[in-house]
Amino acid sequence: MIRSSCLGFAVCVFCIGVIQAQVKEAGICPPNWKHHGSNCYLIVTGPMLNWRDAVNYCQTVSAEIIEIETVEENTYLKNSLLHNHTTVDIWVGATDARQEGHWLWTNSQQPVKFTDWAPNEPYQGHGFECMTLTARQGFRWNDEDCNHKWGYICKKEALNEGTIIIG
Ligand SMILES: [Ca+2]
Ligand SMILES: [Ca+2]
Repeated sequence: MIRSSCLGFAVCVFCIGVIQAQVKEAGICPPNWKHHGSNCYLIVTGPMLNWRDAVNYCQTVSAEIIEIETVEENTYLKNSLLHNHTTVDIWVGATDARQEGHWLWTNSQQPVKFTDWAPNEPYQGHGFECMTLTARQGFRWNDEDCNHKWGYICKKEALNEGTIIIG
């Protein structure tokens, strides 16, 4: 009797552990958003918008235009766009509008730390104050005229509402 209840308890703890792991792995993203790490990503390739409208659109879906925080995330995004056979450039949330050549992530106002500029970028200087991932260079980074219309990526944290908390 004691042995079987111990076994039952062990199985129960094991099951909850598995459920937790699965929820954490899956996260919760809205339909059509991609889940990666602890975040959800919405890649929009049409209708295309200028940079400011893309920033505003992301806020309407309770997200922010993407800030690329790590090299790993940058690689994930490039691979996703290549995998999707994306043919348009993609706005991200960096700008040097405040000070030419001094790139900031617009939401956090943090300086861009690591970089992945395409060859000979950024080179257009004044009038080219917004960053794209450029299709013609495998989605490496490019300075672009903010008024141009391109695709964009919104990002928000994945929810883990289903997580079972023990103790
Ligand atoms: Ca510039
Ligand atoms: Ca450029």
